[in-house]
Amino acid sequence: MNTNVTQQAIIIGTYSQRMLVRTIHGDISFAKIKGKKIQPVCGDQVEISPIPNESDWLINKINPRKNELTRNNYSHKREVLAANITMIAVVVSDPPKPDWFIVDRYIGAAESMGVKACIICNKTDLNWENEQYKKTINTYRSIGYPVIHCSAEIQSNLDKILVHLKNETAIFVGQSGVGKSSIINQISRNSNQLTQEISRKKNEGRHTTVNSNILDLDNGGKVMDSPGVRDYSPIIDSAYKVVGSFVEIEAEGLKCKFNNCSHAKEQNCAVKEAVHNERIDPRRYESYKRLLNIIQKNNHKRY
Ligand SMILES: Nc1nc2c(ncn2[C@@H]2O[C@H](COP(=O)(O)OP(=O)(O)O)[C@@H](O)[C@H]2O)c(=O)[nH]1
Ligand SMILES: [Mg+2]
Ligand SMILES: [Zn+2]
Repeated sequence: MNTNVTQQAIIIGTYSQRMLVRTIHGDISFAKIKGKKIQPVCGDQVEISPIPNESDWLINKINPRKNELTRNNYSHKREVLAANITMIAVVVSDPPKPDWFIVDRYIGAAESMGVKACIICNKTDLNWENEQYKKTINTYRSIGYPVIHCSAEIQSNLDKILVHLKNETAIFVGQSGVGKSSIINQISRNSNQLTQEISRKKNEGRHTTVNSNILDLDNGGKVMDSPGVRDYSPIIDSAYKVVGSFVEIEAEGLKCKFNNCSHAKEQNCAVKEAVHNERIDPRRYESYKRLLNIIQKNNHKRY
């Protein structure tokens, strides 16, 4: 690599102290922030420059992000998990028992970021999908989200996942234990040298804890794992965005009497009518109201 000049690169791994970057020429190396008040995350496009007498590079700045996936961390601070993604893949299974509100929130985050969303039902080898689950999953399908059933354990249907990931930069999200890492391990196992290069580099940095990384797939797709945390809570900070997070509610809401209808307490609400007729899934509507409540409470606290 030309080590004399500033280069454009993408963050492909973050560790406690350093970051793994890949330049636009495909070279992979470690880089650090060093006193700079910037916090790059996986997917960030950055500008790096060489540090004299060191193999690590210095990250000078983060280019403007197309989007950010955020959540509130344990101390209720906004934390960015990834940037510049094009798809959120929500993984569910049983065990752990699915929490569909979390699924709705992730799908909602995808909508508010303007990126694609799909649902991956893992662990089909356990035959976990009873009628109730099937009904819930069909609701997502009918709203327009692709649903893929697979098993990382017996390597079933993983090629279908790859089809959806083609040329996307996808982050795998979902409750801890659903099999995100297992699926990613399987689908990236035979991937190109770049992935192997990354694992080699990662071993060099074995004294640092890996926080997240992006793996390249042979079909031009990129996948990012995400840590399993219990209280996944993508930030949707306004009531307006809550409506936009539920596409079927947003569409039906166009027919409401008041154009600022919150579809909660108002009379003559087309959404409530549609829920009554079950054209909108009542469970999704409950998720909508629950999220609306949370956002209104948060906003109340803030101002
Ligand atoms: N039966 C079964 N177990 C799986 C499958 N995929 C993952 N697991 C198991 O589920 C557990 C959690 O998997 P992991 O990939 O760590 O989940 P993550 O927390 O979402 O990354 C591990 O014990 C895996 O072996 C699957 O398709 N079938
Ligand atoms: Mg994992
Ligand atoms: Zn309404």
